[in-house]
Amino acid sequence: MHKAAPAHDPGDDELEVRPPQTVAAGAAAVGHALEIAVEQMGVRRTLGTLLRVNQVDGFDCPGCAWPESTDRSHAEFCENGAKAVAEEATRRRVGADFFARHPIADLAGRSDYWLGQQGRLTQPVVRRPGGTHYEPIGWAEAYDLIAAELAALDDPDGAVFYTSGRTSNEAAFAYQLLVRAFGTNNLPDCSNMCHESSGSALTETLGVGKGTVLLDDIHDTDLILICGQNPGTNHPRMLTALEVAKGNGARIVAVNPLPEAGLMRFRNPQHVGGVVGRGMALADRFLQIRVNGDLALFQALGARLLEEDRRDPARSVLDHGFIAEHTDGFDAYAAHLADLDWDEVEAATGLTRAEIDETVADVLAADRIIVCWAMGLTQHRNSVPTIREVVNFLLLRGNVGRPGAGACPVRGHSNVQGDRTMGIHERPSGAFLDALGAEFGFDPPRRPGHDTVDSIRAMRSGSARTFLAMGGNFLAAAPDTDATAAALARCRLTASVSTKLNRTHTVPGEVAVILPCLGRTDRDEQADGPQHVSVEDSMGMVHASRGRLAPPAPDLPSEVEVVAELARRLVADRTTADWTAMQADYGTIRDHISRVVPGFEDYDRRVVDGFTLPNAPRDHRRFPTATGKARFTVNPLTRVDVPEGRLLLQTLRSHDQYNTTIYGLDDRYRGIRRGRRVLFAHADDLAALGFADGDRVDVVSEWDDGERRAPSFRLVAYPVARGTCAAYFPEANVLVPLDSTAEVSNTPTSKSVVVRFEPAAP
Ligand SMILES: Nc1nc2c(c(=O)[nH]1)N[C@H]1C(S)=C(S)[C@@H](COP(=O)(O)OP(=O)(O)OC[C@H]3O[C@@H](n4cnc5c(=O)[nH]c(N)nc54)[C@H](O)[C@@H]3O)O[C@H]1N2
Ligand SMILES: Nc1nc2c(c(=O)[nH]1)N[C@H]1C(S)=C(S)[C@@H](COP(=O)(O)OP(=O)(O)OC[C@H]3O[C@@H](n4cnc5c(=O)[nH]c(N)nc54)[C@H](O)[C@@H]3O)O[C@H]1N2
Ligand SMILES: [Mo]
Repeated sequence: MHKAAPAHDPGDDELEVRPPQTVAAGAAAVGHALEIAVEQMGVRRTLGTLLRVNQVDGFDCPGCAWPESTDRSHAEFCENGAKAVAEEATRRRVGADFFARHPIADLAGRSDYWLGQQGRLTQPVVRRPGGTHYEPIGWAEAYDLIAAELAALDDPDGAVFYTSGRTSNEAAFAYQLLVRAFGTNNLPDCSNMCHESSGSALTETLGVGKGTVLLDDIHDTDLILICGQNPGTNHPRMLTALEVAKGNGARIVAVNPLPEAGLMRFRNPQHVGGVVGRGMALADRFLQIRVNGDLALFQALGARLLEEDRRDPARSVLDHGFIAEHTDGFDAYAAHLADLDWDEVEAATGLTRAEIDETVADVLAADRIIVCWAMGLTQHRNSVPTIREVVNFLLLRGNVGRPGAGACPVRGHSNVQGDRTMGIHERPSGAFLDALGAEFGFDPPRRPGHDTVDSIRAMRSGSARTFLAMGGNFLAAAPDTDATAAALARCRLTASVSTKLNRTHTVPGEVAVILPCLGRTDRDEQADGPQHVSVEDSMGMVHASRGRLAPPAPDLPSEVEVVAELARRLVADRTTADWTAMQADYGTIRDHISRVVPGFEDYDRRVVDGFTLPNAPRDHRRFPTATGKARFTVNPLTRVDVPEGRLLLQTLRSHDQYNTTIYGLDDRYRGIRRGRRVLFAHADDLAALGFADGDRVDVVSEWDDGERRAPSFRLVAYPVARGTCAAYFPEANVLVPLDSTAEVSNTPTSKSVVVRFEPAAP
């Protein structure tokens, strides 16, 4: 039997701190994942469900976007994938009785963990103006209410339509069509807070806002730089690929302010010997970089390569043939790096000249190089220039568009990349809008819409008054939690299509609606029979996903159905779309997609076996940029200025969470148990600031517009890079100023927050 949801909210009362671990996965991982799965699902459902993850006829894991190996003959066991599945396939339920027992004020006082643990949402509920509780509402009435509120707006830009990256291609395509038929491009999504900086930098320099490697490239390469990524927790299946790469002779350089367990050593639970012993050393070199030092690091590597090339032109340090034929901007780039300020490099990176020289030796010994990165690179003020410098580095030795080489931004949500491909974007390309308009006989709006940060500003100022979310947890994921809450509370209507209860539901607009829906693991029956959906992984591979479980409630709609219900009420006569046909058979949606989105020709047939989307830089060394060449860029060496007595805070994920969904209160690899309000800092920095391990402090962030405070964190002396510190997302989001965003991409700087500590009130 599965266990009932905890009635008591444990909070942080029993927090325990132990030394961090140095090896990822292994027996403990299997045991822990199964324990969580059985608690949520019971034994039979656990076995029946976990065997179907990422199988050809099964469902796509709702966890991360790391690709499946083409040989999907047996389940690849992943601890955090199992937790993601258990979280959705849980037998716990939230119904009308739950909302009757818990007024909204009570829900607002609960932890994210407690909210998520209550179970799957089963019926639509509404908070009417002035109401203290959510109360049941019929499906038709709920759709009528949302459609009427939207129809009443005098300007379609007064509505904001958020999307989280789990939404399938079919639902995402239908949703953006609804929104554009309604008349706005206000389609912010989780990407705005995630890999937007990667998309911006790669589109500009390579012509495609996606990575240029496939799984086989990772398997067979000479050198992998893993920057700002914690795969042991967030992409555990990547460790298996890294193990293969190492077996084939690759070296790995880990660039991180923390010695993350999964980067250092790995015990593969799939192997007989994998659950015992010390495991395999993954990283051959660990560059313990200061937070926000990566721009300087890649400039330093570039400068040193240019220098080596000048010193020994015969040695082919640079790929001059590739540079001449396929790139532009090289001379300006080389001239800029000729006067690199090495003191600045050292101050920014915290690395020694020797460490950089040794890394250059790794680079020179490698014919094929891949750079992988995630949030450690994308959530800073200078993230776009940083990723441009990653591209510069790759271009120097021709490491784009050939086997075993390339750029590998490792995506987060399982379909975040697909959602973008389907048009979930506040600034869609003209070509996309032309094709969409032609397919559906209408004129899509051309004005750029609001991204996440601008949506918050628009709601705060009152220019946007209606907020609709297709999944996700906007309030907890967004920066500046208090500002975001105030913005949502000003709305006339907030509506969420959600599988689970979360913090966003606790700050309702004047009217608030929660529409529960099917998840990936649930069977989806429509008028024309059982439906499958499809997703695109981090490497541009598209494949089908079929849920098999009986849905948590008999009448739960799919996301596609919710979209169709709203569209029939709101935009039925504005396009030629047949919403009822699209809902009855998702193949109809795929047929539309095949005519609107390049690369999806014959989609409905090809998705059955899966296919890889074309990628011009990867496949043909063709670069559809402004100049038709891959572009070297010149970027000033910037870093965050951290005044005396302050540290640079980055916010990261524990091992027991999926973004704002908290699976449990432990962070096993970092030695944290039964609590989350911890602040990791170097023991010497703590001492210099007059604090010590175990102290309770308020964390105060400092920004142009004033201070923000996160009360009562326990300081943990931890081997982080000097001058920097770390705390968990979303507890620390209150500290991230709304206006502190990345240049170009407007991504909140969740990994660069200047903070100081004050003793907490006893
Ligand atoms: N189990 C699980 N899986 C997930 C998620 C989850 O929450 N749980 N989230 C999913 C999503 S949406 C995403 S985007 C990904 C996130 O995957 P990650 O990017 O791995 O997630 P974070 O925990 O934010 O980790 C950031 C890493 O970057 C390092 N870092 C921080 N600042 C810097 C810096 O300035 N330079 C460098 N070099 N390193 C830095 C941190 O120490 C940490 O190791 O994972 C996805 N997969
Ligand atoms: N400080 C700080 N902030 C960050 C980050 C950080 O590193 N630091 N990371 C950022 C990143 S990378 C991301 S991607 C965002 C994440 O932002 P979001 O994607 O908005 O957040 P999630 O926590 O993934 O959303 C979880 C909720 O999604 C709903 N859900 C789950 N599955 C489904 C489904 O199948 N359908 C529907 N309709 N709903 C579903 C459930 O109700 C659940 O409560 O957060 C960002 N915020
Ligand atoms: Mo993400």
